[in-house]
Amino acid sequence: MSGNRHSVAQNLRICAESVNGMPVAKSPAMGNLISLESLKAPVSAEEMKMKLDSGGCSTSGSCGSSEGKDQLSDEVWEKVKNHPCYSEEAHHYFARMHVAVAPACNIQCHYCNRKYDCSNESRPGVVSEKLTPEQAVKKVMAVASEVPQMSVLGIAGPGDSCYDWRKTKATFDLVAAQIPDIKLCLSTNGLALPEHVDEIKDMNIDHVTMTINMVDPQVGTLIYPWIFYKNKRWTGLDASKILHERQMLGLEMLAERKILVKVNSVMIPGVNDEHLVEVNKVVKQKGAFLHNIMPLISDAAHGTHYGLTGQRGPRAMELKALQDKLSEGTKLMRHCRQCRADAVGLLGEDRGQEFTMNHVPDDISYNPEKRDAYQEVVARERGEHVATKQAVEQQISGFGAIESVLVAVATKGGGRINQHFGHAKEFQVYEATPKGIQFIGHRKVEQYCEGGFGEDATLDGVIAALEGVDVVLCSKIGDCPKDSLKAAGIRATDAFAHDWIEAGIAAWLAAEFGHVSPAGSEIVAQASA
Ligand code: CLF
Ligand code: SF4
Repeated sequence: MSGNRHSVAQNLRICAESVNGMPVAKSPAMGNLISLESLKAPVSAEEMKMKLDSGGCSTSGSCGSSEGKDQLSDEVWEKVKNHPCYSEEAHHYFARMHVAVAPACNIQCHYCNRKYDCSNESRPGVVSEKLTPEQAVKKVMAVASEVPQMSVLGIAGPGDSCYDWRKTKATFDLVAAQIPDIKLCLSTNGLALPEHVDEIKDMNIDHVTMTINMVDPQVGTLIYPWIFYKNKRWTGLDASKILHERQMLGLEMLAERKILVKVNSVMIPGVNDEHLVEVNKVVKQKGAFLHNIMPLISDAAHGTHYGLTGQRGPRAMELKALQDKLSEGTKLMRHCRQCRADAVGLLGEDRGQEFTMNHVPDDISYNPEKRDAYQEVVARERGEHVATKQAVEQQISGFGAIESVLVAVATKGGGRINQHFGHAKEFQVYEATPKGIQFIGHRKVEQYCEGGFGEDATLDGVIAALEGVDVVLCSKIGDCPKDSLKAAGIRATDAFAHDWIEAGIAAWLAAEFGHVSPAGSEIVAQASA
């Protein structure tokens, strides 16, 4: 593939950014767009309010409505609408932070090395700064004062939050007393969960993630070498049976109490990949709200059993094939970023290093101004985004000739096509079919353009990561990467820069397939203008 593109002598490229020949489409919203990106930068609350007052959404009638609201009860919607992991739509706008207060764990997973964080809810190979509950609450106040998108505090290790319960509970109690509107969220392997379900309910924790990799203990023996339960170490089938029973009990208890449960499953090719179809069915029966299939990350350098024995993780298209198979079962989460146990920011962005304890003043207090102003702006933007998506949905239903098109989008968040191709560290992937445009996942890449230059080798990696993708939409792309993508059979355009993602995709489809839409179609009109 690379032979088609550049000679070795040419492999350091200037990232010249040219607008391609296609017409630039503007969404109806562009005229008075409030940039959420601008609000994410470190600005004062006054500046935010000025921005808010100087613009607004053009579809105020639909403000407050949102995709998903219609399919969920009001009670559930209230719980998920600002949670970036439980609502795909919310993940464009809201951020989570994790505090690494719970280092102890009561099981061993073959994909985990205790030197690193719990890889059930964070990627292996990185280690978090471990905090006491008192340090953690200071850090939460610092982040909540500075990061306006912050809506959820999660405890995801670095060990197991329920096994290390004393620290988990102390942290949540301290935070709830200081910042009551932050949602509390925890992640667990489930073994110690049943002992704490009543306290979880009393503490107003609405979201619990449990990692369930099997519902057949025989499969479990390939994943868990041992567990520690009732002061005893259990191995083999006994260990997996106990873990399975405790997980099912915990799931039922949470569902009975209307606590939303997200099940995470690590997809391990040849071990539990096919079995996850059964897992999906069983957790649905028992009341799970979401199922998140996470690809195994396996590398000998991480020193895990799987890493050292050469167990591979799934390829992006294998993950997609499994997710597609599960589309009738428990609702799937497809936007997980396998974040760190001390992650801070929007999913996919990592601001953790800005908030290590040496950056947090001792006498910190919480200032809600930025979060309040941001939430007001988001309410407006969201209404407009939802209205656009609904319009696009109607448009797409007329595109009968299109079976399935995979579109990779470079975005910095806010639901818009707003990132340069060369600056992307991940692409969000959407699938367009006559049924609509659906977010189906993301592809992590190494940033191609650093300091104005791009390496061919890096571009090769980006192209490989975009396997199966038909077109890339971004806010800018140079001719060199565009030509290289084209040689690999992937189109790329910056013609829909700053449009809503779904509107840009629909406009590209209309332009590409020469579709004649019903009269009055704004999207098709934009594309052919
Ligand atoms: Fe954290 Fe997990 Fe809560 Fe989210 S993460 S404890 S539910 S607030 Fe989210 Fe990160 Fe994926 Fe987890 S993207 S790894 S699913
Ligand atoms: Fe590691 Fe998490 Fe498994 Fe414990 S539950 S062994 S910390 S991956």
